[in-house]
Amino acid sequence: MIPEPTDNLDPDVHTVIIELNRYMPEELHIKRRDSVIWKNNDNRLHTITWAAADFENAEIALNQTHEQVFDDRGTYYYFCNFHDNMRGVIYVE
Ligand SMILES: [Cu+2]
Repeated sequence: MIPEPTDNLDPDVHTVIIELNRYMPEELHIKRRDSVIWKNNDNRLHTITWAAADFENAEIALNQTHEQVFDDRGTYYYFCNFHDNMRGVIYVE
């Protein structure tokens, strides 16, 4: 397959740490085809629950991770099912 000129041929992996009931960072700007790995440093369950995107939701326990690849541009809001104040957003450019 011939890549489009706009394709990201060198995707990056970004990390969001979950600690003290927060996603850090809460906002992340990435490029298409980049991926994000969430790692839970809290000794309690958190979730990655997508507000609108058709991605798989995940529960993450202490020291566990969850990865998502972003193929399409857009703004992707997510939150934690268990903690109202936990909200994050991924901007894919
Ligand atoms: Cu949580």
